[in-house]
Amino acid sequence: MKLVVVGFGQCGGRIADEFARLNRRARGQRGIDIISGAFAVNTDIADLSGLTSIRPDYQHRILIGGRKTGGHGVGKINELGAEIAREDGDKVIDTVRAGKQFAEADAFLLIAGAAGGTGSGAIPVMTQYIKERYIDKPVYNLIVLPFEHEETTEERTVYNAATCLKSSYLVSDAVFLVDNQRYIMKDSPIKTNLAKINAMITEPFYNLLCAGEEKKHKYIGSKMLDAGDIIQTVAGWTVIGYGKSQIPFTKFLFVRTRDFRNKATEAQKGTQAMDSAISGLSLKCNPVDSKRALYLVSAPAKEMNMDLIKELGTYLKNLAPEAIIRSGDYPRERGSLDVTVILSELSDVEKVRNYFTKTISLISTLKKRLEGVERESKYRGIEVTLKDIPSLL
Ligand SMILES: Nc1nc2c(ncn2[C@@H]2O[C@H](COP(=O)(O)OP(=O)(O)OP(=O)(O)O)[C@@H](O)[C@H]2O)c(=O)[nH]1
Ligand SMILES: [Mg+2]
Repeated sequence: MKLVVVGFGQCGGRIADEFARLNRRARGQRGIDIISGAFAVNTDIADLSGLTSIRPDYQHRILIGGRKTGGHGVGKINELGAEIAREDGDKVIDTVRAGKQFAEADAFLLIAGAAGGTGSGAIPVMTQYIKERYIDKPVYNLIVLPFEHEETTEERTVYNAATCLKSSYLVSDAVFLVDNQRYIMKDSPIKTNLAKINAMITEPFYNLLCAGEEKKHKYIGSKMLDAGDIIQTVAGWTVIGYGKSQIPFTKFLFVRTRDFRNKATEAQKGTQAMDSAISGLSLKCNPVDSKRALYLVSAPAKEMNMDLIKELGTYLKNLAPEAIIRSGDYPRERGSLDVTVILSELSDVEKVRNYFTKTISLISTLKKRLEGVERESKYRGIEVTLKDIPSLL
């Protein structure tokens, strides 16, 4: 699958930059392209200058709102980010469309941090514009949720997150949710090393995007997972994860036997990789809430067989019994056994729901203060709370 990647604001721009690096790796290691254009859009000149892999010309690093902000960002006011996107949206679309490989793209991936101003405000507006113009390509959002400490220190954090998430959910084909806080816990010595976190955020997309682009016979699985499978799976609230098996390879070097012990270890390797993919999902959620899912197994061809794929299918079905599950295998020459998992069309995501309820109570507190009016509040699922979140559209 090939994506046109557009990052908004500092967070979005840096992650788009990371996707540009991922494409360079795919070219170098595998001779294929997975990104058909990487762009960064910002109100801040300095942030655009700090990128390294997105081409440094104005056709790839796009400054918007220059007149309004003087090139210095919108200072966390996401309504201003949305307004600027409405004004300069055509310029962004024309620039992206002029990219050489634009026609080859299967889908758009727009990226932003939910808690900032530029990215948070621009992503839903630009998603809506692109959807109106390109009905044949899905438009996905990848939205980064803030670190916990930002919620306590920055007043706008929760409000920005709630309005960005609601608006993006309404217009995009799917919202990939990524929780910054998860990556601190995952690899504690790095603390808040954003470059490292960004690499961890993009890593699960590598095999997933490469699998369907392979041309060489030996890398094409018995069940190839291509753009069609991904498009059929990805909808609404979505999370992604990636895990490796820790069981050493040497055990498997010469095993083409029918020994039941080898087979058992193979399955164990698979479930271990899937377990680590699920526990490393980009946002904590309950797999039971997922209505669509997919998994991709990447491993040396001799490590893989249909039994393993089937067994992993059963394993995931137990975790997500209501989900329609798609799957694929991706034979590699060397390396470990890796599993990529997507859980999609989630009916509930606690963290998102909490942003909505907190914002609703914030708004109602403000209202009460203004009007002295008592308002009852009782909220349950995301859908119930969604309607009360102000929209940026
Ligand atoms: N994972 C990750 N998160 C980031 C990065 N940069 C910023 N963030 C997060 O993004 C949020 C802030 O958004 P920014 O992208 O800095 O804001 P912006 O869109 O540039 O908007 P303004 O600066 O207000 O104009 C915070 O929650 C940060 O933790 C990054 O490189 N990686
Ligand atoms: Mg900024």
